[in-house]
Amino acid sequence: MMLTWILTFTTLLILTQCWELPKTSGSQGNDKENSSIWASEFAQLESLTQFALKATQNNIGDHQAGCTLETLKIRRNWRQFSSAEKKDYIRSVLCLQALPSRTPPELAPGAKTRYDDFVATHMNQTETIHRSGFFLAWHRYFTHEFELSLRNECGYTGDFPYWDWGADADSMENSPVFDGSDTSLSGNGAFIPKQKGVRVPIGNYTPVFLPPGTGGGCVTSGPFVNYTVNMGPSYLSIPGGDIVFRRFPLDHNPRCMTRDLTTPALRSFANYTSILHLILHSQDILNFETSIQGRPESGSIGLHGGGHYAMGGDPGNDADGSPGDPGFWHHHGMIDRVWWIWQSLDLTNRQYAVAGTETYLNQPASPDVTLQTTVNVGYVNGNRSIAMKDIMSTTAGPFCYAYV
Ligand SMILES: *[C@@H]1O[C@H](CO)[C@@H](O)[C@H](O)[C@H]1NC(C)=O
Ligand SMILES: *[C@@H]1O[C@H](CO)[C@@H](O)[C@H](O)[C@H]1NC(C)=O
Ligand SMILES: *[C@@H]1O[C@H](CO)[C@@H](O)[C@H](O)[C@H]1NC(C)=O
Ligand SMILES: *[C@@H]1O[C@H](CO)[C@@H](O)[C@H](O)[C@H]1NC(C)=O
Ligand SMILES: CC(=O)N[C@H]1CO[C@H](CO)[C@@H](O)[C@@H]1O
Ligand SMILES: [Cu+2]
Repeated sequence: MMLTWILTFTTLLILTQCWELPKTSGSQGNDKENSSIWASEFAQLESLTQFALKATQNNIGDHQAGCTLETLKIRRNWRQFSSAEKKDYIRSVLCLQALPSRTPPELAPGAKTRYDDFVATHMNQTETIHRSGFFLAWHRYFTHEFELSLRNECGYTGDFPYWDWGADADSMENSPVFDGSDTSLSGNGAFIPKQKGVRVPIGNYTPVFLPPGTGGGCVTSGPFVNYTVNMGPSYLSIPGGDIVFRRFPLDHNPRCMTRDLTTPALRSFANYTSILHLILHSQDILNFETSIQGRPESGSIGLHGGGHYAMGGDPGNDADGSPGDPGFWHHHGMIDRVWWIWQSLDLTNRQYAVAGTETYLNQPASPDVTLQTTVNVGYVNGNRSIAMKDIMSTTAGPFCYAYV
């Protein structure tokens, strides 16, 4: 145990020193695409990921009887999926969108499909799960439950994917997640000329304005071209700066999914430099969770906002209804991966670190979230409640996974 700790610490020190040096190699033999201006950051991120994977593997078996090296699942970059693997993931998401909802109709009349159960839960809890002490762990749990539903209800047997923002920071249109091909999650919306940009509200702070996207209409191709968005809008940023919502966002309001791919949102807030900076320069959990969502007073929407608003459209730009865009899960896979890397760099101090209260920017004022505080994901899983302490490690509680 002690030896492991010393080795880990030594490796960390060595890595820390390497990070300061410009790196020109490190991604050889790696077929991940990367923009050359971020090549060094990309390579450092790869090293950090390898370090995190080792730390996770070394930590298994010490005391996690439920999760072993044999059962550890690996979540992978969508770019590394074969076409067949991509198609099977897409098939299973479409399957959830065709199964019936389990949410009682009187609570969410618009929830028609099993997929909608996830959207309804997220809409229902928006005010507590963002910019609060729940943000990271709740979304880790929520994403895991989505993965479980794909596996148990739709026969998915592949790996869970994540979206490598940095690789797409130059072009959302060329992203393998959003290029509109039949191995993407559908692409841009039909082009609507002369659209303005959107406003991202942050409580009572100065909002962030984003430049216009390149689409705006219904998605025109790909697997989700016939997908019906059933609920919302609930808190939708639309071109021109307005926020659109309905009095009863959980009511039925069927419409197409629109997209408005906005590369500048990704380039400015979720490039390899910003990812690396967040991981290396967040000294504690409060800093980390605040920065990843964009410090309210900073004019940044962070990695989290960057990814969401780069998709654009409805429900992608809806802070409450965003799980309605299938890109949500890829995005939150990456959010979770970044948190996992950050935790792995100092497991002793970070694995079980929580900070923040139970409400969005602590409005209204609420108690601090602790490891004993419970969360639930509503009708996604029969409203089981689970303690924060059980959803902090990717190899404990209900989880058993790492990332590459
Ligand atoms: C969408 O619906 C049309 C008309 O029913 C059908 O021809 C097409 O194959 C569908 N596309 C997908 C990706 O499901
Ligand atoms: C990358 O992200 C950082 C932090 O969000 C930002 O300051 C920088 O301008 C971005 N780089 C480019 C090329 O846009
Ligand atoms: C929304 O949350 C409230 C309070 O926890 C709960 O009573 C209600 O059943 C939830 N509705 C849905 C659709 O999950
Ligand atoms: C879920 O359980 C909590 C208590 O753990 C309760 O407050 C809430 O109303 C329940 N929500 C649903 C959707 O049943
Ligand atoms: C696809 C691509 O641009 N790959 C580049 C990633 O970065 C390495 C290291 O600089 C280059 O060698 C690759 O060509
Ligand atoms: Cu969310």
